[in-house]
Amino acid sequence: MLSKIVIANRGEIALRILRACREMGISTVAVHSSADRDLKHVRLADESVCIGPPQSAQSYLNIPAVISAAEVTDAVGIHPGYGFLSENADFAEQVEKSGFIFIGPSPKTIRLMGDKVSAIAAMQEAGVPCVPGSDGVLDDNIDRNIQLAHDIGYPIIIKATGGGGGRGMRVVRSEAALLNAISLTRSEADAAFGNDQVYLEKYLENPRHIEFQVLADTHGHAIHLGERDCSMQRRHQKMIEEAPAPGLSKALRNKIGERCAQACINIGYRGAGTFEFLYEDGEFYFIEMNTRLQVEHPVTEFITGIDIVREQIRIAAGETLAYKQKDIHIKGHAIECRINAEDPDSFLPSPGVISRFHAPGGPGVRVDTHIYSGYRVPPYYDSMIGKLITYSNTRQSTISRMKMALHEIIIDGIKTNIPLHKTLMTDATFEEGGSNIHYLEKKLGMC
Ligand code: MV4
Repeated sequence: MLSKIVIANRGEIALRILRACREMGISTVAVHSSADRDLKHVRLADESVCIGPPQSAQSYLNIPAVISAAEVTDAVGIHPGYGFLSENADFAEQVEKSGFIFIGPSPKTIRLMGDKVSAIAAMQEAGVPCVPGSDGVLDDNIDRNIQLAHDIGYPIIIKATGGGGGRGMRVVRSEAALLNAISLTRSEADAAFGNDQVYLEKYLENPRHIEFQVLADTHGHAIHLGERDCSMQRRHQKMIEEAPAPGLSKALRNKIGERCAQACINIGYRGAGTFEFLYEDGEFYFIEMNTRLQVEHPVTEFITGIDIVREQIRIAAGETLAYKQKDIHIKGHAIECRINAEDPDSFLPSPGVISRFHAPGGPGVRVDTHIYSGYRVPPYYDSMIGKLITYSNTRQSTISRMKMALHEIIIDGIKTNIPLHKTLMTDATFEEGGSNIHYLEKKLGMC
């Protein structure tokens, strides 16, 4: 097993990784910015290294600083968490070239999946269903592009090959708007990603966002851990996630999950990964793959009983997957509410000192957070300060537990989105289950 791991992240996920390491008998190195000396995992880590000033660009995104920290502490592996350097192929490459283990897929795989057109091509090859589209990047042939969009049928969506996660896309509803939209998306993509390549897809009007969790080892094994429904989002920020997806049949889950696992084997995938799909009228359409641990991984851990972070570390150490597909049984229902330090009405960040914190508890309640009474939420980073996850045998009783946990939790001194979660837990459409990606924004627009 790896003897020492650098945790190249902050906040709740750094603490989550630290706990997995401690359980496995692995020493930990926390790397942190000068604004993050008081983070809970920094206090708990075996060693800590300050890698720069508060701004992420000079600390958590500073590749030489992170690698130097691994060197001076004699670490073996680096866990990137989510966000920051987690999907940066150049970072993964430099980590490996410096002689450390990157806890994630190979730089080549990260690069392949980061290029959305090559990711889609790889998935089509593996039999993963994709959105009807251009099957490649668009060229500058005006007549061909008009014909292509016409054949796909309006509305269509133009996406940047280097984009993803909602960045660099534009919906086009008529031929009259097509060419201008292609040029605009191209120049925006060039400015944002240094890559002006774009592609076309049929635009799905009211899909759900359902994603499959996979694990793959370096010995040719891959399994899926079922899906999560992440449709409850605002401006591409997920707010509530749940597993399994309400109303999805076991047969369809297994069919899509097995295709994802097969795709992992085809591309030589390693570690934990997520296949993002749009789901509409009973059909799945692959849109992109995330090559990192995700924020919402705990809902999958609850319904499968598998420790995903532990598996990531085992895989990175070269061990064989501890589970075969037949060992994976989806049981019960889990829901996660992301707790943000923000104004629940304006959504503006609300950093500051947490004067009082009391965590909820009881059966089927998990709290993943780094906050404590007296902790100061710095203004420099993402506003998510924790996650409240509940589990029970049915969706309804999982919602009951979430209502109870939201009632019990106390976070004083800063504003949080807890009031909004309380509202959503009693929302008739949420209680019914299966709402689409536009539901939350529509609801918020009304109240
Ligand atoms: C789409 C789509 C509809 N049709 N692609 C947004 C984030 C990026 N991962 C892909 N996104 C979308 N792609 C086609 N062909 C609608 C979205 C989309 C969306 C997807 C998932 C979750 C939230 C979303 C919010 C708006 C649009």
